[in-house]
Amino acid sequence: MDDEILRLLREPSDSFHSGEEISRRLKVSRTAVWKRVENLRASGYDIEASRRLGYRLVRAPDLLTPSEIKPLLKTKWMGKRIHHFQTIPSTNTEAYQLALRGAPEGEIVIAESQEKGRGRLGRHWVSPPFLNLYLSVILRPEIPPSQASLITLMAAVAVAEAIERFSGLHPVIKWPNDILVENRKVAGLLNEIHSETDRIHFVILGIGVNLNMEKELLPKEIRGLATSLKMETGKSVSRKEFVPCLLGALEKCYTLFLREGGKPVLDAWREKARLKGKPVKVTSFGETLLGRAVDIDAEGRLILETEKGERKRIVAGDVEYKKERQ
Ligand code: BTX
Repeated sequence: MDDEILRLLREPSDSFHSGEEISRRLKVSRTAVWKRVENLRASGYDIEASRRLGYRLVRAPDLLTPSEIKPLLKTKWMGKRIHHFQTIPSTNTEAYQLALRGAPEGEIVIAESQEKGRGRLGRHWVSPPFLNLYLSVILRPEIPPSQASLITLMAAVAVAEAIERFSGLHPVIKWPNDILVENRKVAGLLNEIHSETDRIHFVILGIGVNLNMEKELLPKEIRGLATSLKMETGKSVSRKEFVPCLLGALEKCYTLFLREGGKPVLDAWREKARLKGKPVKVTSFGETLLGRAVDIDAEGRLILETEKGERKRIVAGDVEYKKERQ
């Protein structure tokens, strides 16, 4: 009913709605309306109450609930169903379970905080409450599993585009899926796939973006490695406005990928990664390689020229950019 009261208070926004009108339209008692208004206030909604005029929504909090996001959403199909949690172990785990139970493409899971936010290779993703975005999208692309990494590259492009459009910053993608601003990680992607040999059942696109994270909240060991939109621009950002911007970019990039294949994704990724010729250290399956990044191939693998002049294709791993030797 929170959703219904909020929808009603927003039509048109700024005007009063009498308790009687609300109780009639929602088919509940006036006491029930009053209780719900009190609950909404407790969640941060500023609702003015006047004996004569009724209730008026003065200001809504920056929450990532469906009632806050849906009025701002301009996508055709992505994010039309939002599963929202105050806190959850991991949005990816929840989305995976939903997808196993048959949830359709485009459903999303959002949490205000994660207790066990996950990075790649079992690493931890720092996920404090009410500051950032922790989002997982269910996708069901009809592509062979060999192309799954292109979905990761596509998502990295979409996240970088959304950050750029929203903040004016110019993020750079680091292979395979870190989004950096001034060389510090502002967003990360964790894509998990459920497939058989020839067919993908679903992909869970997990996206963490540091929006209003403060430096002091970052654990010491990643303080020099991580950043947020607020840390870079000096201004707080509206989380609920960022979500529609990101989902819009994702829907556009994913649709283009399904329609035109990998080329536009790879071209956009290359432009945002500026990878060619960079001296790198690559750690992959316990092996460390030094060399120069040459490019990515049609399947999103990193092509590396080692110091001995050998060409290697890296399927998975971590890249560190090295300083040019003088
Ligand atoms: P990754 O393995 O590339 O990066 C994880 C590493 O990044 C950590 O080991 C740490 O050094 C650093 N790190 C941890 N937290 C943060 C942070 N908040 N900001 C910047 N750096 C950090 C990247 O994995 C994939 C992250 C995906 C997170 C999303 S959130 C929604 C979804 N649910 C979930 O559990 N994970 C994904």
